[in-house]
Amino acid sequence: QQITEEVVAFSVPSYACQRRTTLENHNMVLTDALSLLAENAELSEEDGRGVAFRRAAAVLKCLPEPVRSMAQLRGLPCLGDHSLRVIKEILETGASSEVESMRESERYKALKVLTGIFGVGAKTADRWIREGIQDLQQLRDSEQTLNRAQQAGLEHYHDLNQLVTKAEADAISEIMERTVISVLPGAQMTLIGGFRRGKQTGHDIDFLITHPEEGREEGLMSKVVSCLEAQGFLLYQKTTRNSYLESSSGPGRPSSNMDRFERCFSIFKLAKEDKRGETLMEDGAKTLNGDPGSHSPSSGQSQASGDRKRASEDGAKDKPSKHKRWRAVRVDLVVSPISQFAFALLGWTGSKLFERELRRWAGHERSMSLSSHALFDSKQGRYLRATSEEEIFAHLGLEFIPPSERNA
Ligand code: DGT
Ligand code: MG
Repeated sequence: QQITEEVVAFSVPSYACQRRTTLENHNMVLTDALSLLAENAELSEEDGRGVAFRRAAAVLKCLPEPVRSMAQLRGLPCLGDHSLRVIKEILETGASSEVESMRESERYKALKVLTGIFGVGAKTADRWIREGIQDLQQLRDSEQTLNRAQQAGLEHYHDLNQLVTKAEADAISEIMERTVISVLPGAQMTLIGGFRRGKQTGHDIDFLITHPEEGREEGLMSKVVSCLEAQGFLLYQKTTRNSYLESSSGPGRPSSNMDRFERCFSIFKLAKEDKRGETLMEDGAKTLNGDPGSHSPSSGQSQASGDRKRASEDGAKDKPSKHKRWRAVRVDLVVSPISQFAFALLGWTGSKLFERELRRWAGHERSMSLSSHALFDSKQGRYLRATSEEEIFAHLGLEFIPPSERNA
């Protein structure tokens, strides 16, 4: 008796912001391969190709079960020829030769190591590679000048390339909460980024701070930073005015409010045990394997000569020490006025692709311009107010997707 297997093709809407993507991924082998191609494109500054692979990976992430045959993919959005070729080879042989040879290539490995240094982006890494620098030792032996962020990045390289755990995020949340309230009673702090989406690990911890009374948040960032510094919690910090001004945000930029939107990139010094004596991290925890350097602040770094130092002066400080009772953790802080809070919350919760797709949806499907500050409706020629994420989704004509389902 012949068994005919019925092929049920998957069906998926085209924009990631129309889909529910949990952390449960049934196609990890495929999405890991496509993510690596995306990462390599981004490291080579081919952002268009990078996005194409990210979109393809995101489509596979939201499928309800593992892909078994190419026929199931018929009609799915965002799967280009290149992605389909990679998927086909993996389904047939278990691996993609292109991905495997990329993973093993000297250039990819060098880009990974160098952009794994906090403050080093694809451009800098590429220049160093062209000058013959492939690893940390060669960087230290070179006469390269490093800015303050890169010096800190090299010094804490080992720690910053270990994934941050949820327990560590909770411990730092507690410290942050106490600090924020002590400098401004009534101020509110929210965990954002990957941890808000329910991830159990991340490459950093992101916080959004506001105050329910408009204007009270002014000057808050510098007070919070000073207070953290006074308590000895900061190994590094750089506060900038938010500079996330994409041209695509166009008229949606509330220029007068811009100045109040501040961001701080920091490196926290976290004790290895909390008050209860519980260990916050596993020694030899899994190595970070996210998107190193993809949002590195190198472009915003001060170029003042006083900030700069030769790579060789940093010695070999990143080596893990048995007796070190603390570890370095990347922490990002954002302060927003309450009038922009919902937009900031939505804009900083991620994932990066989900955010990008929301903006693309707004622009292409609704003639609106969405940023982390505001939503501008070009047809009506006005800003649309919102006090919650739900309202923003409603303005955009999208079903509300909770943070745990924004893991595109
Ligand atoms: P992680 O840290 O590897 O677990 O992953 P995420 O999702 O926390 O990513 P992260 O920390 O790079 O950024 C958090 C979210 O904030 C991300 O989903 C997109 C958004 N984001 C990152 N950088 C910027 C920025 O400069 N401006 C704005 N508006 N949003 C940003
Ligand atoms: Mg994060």
